[in-house]
Amino acid sequence: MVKIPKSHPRYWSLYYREKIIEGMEKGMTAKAGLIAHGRGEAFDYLIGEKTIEPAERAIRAAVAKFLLAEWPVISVNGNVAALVPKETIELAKALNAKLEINLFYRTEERVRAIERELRKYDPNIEILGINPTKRIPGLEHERGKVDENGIWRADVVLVPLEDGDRTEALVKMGKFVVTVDLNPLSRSARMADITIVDNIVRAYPRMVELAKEMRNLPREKLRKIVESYDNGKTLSDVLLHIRNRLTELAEEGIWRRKEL
Ligand code: PTJ
Repeated sequence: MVKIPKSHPRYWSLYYREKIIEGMEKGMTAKAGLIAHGRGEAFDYLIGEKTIEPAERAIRAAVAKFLLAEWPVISVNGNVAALVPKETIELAKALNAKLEINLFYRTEERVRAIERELRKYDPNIEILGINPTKRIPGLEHERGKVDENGIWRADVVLVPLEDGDRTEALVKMGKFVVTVDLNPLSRSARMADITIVDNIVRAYPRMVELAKEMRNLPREKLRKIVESYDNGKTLSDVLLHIRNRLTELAEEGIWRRKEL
């Protein structure tokens, strides 16, 4: 990994960029994952690189839904394994959810590399998706493979940084789908039941924190949080946040401004 000086004004952005490159070098992250990361970075700039209120609202509803679920599953892909391997395991434990490696560009080598990475943080954790035997209806062979004891059986699934077509196919299967996606306009963002428009490097630690806080809440209270949640409003509020932020920046002026 290239050493980035901590004093660099864009340290964290460069740090995660290096993590994605490292993920590819370890055989986990797809080449297209680098492009997906760049798209995410662009939207993060527009959002302001922080967890905004509509994202916090979506995180809370997602955690409540997971705590109520009967067979909750968290999907892991090549970008997620590069950026938040430790937090993914922490989240699965905090939500009592199963982990499934599930790839858009599936190759057995990438599955094994991701499994290796996750096991560094917990050698004994159950990892599904190694030998998937089921297929999501409507998706061709490699893209549709899912684990019989994972996504196939799940009532609630978290599919972060996901392709829109697969998100839609999961919704059609009757799954309750939660996604994390910095692009509020993406098909995934529009198709999911709960869309967390936030960088996964911020969203996952926050979800772990909230899961620990909320897991002792009465089920009735959790149900109320889910029922009162409106994903359409969340997406509109994100778009309005971006518009208002850009308007303010334009009016204030950004020429030679150090911080945004
Ligand atoms: O590892 P695989 O084979 O499963 O492939 C993973 C990728 C990401 C390549 C695949 O799922 C894909 O092509 O996804 P898309 O359609 O590019 O969608 C990924 C979405 O994630 C985009 O809308 C990005 O804006 C968003 N995104 C990228 N990085 C982040 C992000 N959202 C949140 N946090 C990020 N760090």
